[in-house]
Amino acid sequence: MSRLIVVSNRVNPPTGKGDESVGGLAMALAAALREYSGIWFGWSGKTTDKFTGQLNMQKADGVTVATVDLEEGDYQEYYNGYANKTLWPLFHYRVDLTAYDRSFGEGYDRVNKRFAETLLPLIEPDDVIWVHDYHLIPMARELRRLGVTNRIGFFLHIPWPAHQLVVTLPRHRPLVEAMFHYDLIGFQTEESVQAFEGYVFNEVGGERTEDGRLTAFGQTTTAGAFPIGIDAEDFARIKESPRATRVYDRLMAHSVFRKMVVGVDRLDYSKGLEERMLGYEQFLHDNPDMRGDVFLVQVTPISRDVVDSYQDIRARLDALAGRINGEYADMDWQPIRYLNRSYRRDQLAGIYRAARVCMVTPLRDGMNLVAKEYVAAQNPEDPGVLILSRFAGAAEQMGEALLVNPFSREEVADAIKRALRMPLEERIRKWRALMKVVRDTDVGVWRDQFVGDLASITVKGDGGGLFHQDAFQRDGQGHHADAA
Ligand code: ADQ
Repeated sequence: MSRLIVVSNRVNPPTGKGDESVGGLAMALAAALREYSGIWFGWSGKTTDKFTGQLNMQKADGVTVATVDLEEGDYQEYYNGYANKTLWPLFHYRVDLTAYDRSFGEGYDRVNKRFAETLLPLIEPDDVIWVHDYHLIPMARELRRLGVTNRIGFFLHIPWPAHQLVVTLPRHRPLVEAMFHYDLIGFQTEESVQAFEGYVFNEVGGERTEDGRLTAFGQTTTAGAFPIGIDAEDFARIKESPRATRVYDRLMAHSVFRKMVVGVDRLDYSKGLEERMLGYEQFLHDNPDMRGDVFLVQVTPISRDVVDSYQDIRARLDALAGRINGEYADMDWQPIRYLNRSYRRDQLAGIYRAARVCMVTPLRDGMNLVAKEYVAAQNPEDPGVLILSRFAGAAEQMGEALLVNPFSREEVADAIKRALRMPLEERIRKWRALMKVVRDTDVGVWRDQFVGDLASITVKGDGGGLFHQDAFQRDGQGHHADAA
């Protein structure tokens, strides 16, 4: 029997009560682990003076979690440094914000090594290991160095950038080489798969094997697109909850003659918040007759503000919202309500449902789960309209949204106007197509496809036999997505 070991930087399982505001990644991983019995391993979020490698094991909502504390220097170089100041901006195409300090890269490798050494005693021979996101790219290499021969898969939640951007990293080659220690590499989109292959073929002379795998650095791996989704069933449940209804009723009472446009994002430069506000300002400027009929609610809790670029963007957004309100507000109308707080998931469902239009306009995004949550929260008889950036991974699947170039104010302004004027029939037609995507590619499908593909890859030492997903140890409560 096999267990699934999930490894991610932070380990924060939801309580299961629907009241948390944890991000999409945590929700998805908790869902994966409830299905397959196993362990969720990662950083505790705490720092100590000296790294001890002491494991802390707990059981939370049916999930076994194992965490380890990091040293303050690790936190600065690995988390604040290489992960958040190097890889995050670069992979979101912000070379201008990318820090290339050598010490960050050293801290990154050190922490990945420490994670591997700490996890090692927990690994059993049949376990399948699934590593998540840009913080942990070298994790498989470190595990292999320690002699681990288990199947190891990797999923990148953010975009894989174009070849020309990757090569701005001083140590791009060892980073990509490290990826070849995985048996399966999952990306959000076909575009990312192609960008990765572009690097492998053009930068290091890698090749595609006859059976579609990739070889380079004397190793072979498999790469594919596995678009992540939301827990559509759970979302359908919480959108009917009393709390969601209460928030919806409150907002509707305040918008009797007005339509609400909503944006829900973490405060991050990749989310295109300034460009969105400028596009909305352009709409107000171009359409004086529609001004008093609409208001924008932008929900943006503060995050990662220890990094300078987050403080800058925060100040710029405050100023921008203030300027637009100052210029256009009237006695009984304020064009932008900018809310710097986080909401429970059930409250968010009510907010989404009350909004006639949702603006998801990142400059780059791996997927963007807000787009999917908004669609899932709509009233099927009177659904709202999704405006979606063509640079969000979600655009590859959600072509029925109003796709925009978020850099173009005019295009964003035109899309807002079109969305507000869209006839009911067209809204329903578009919503049905989008809802089908949200349902057909939900988080259960994502998880089962990735784990199924990883489990069925034939690896060295396997005796050539196939290893089936059904060999996974179940916890008795789980269910297959196709049986749900
Ligand atoms: P994120 O960049 O965090 O995730 P996203 O996919 O939009 O982006 O997920 C954000 C989650 O946080 C959503 O579930 C949303 O509801 C929640 N959230 C946002 N604002 C909130 C608020 N004000 N209050 C409460 N909750 C809020 C990374 C990648 C994405 C990828 C996901 C999953 O950057 O591209 O889609 O991982 O792979």
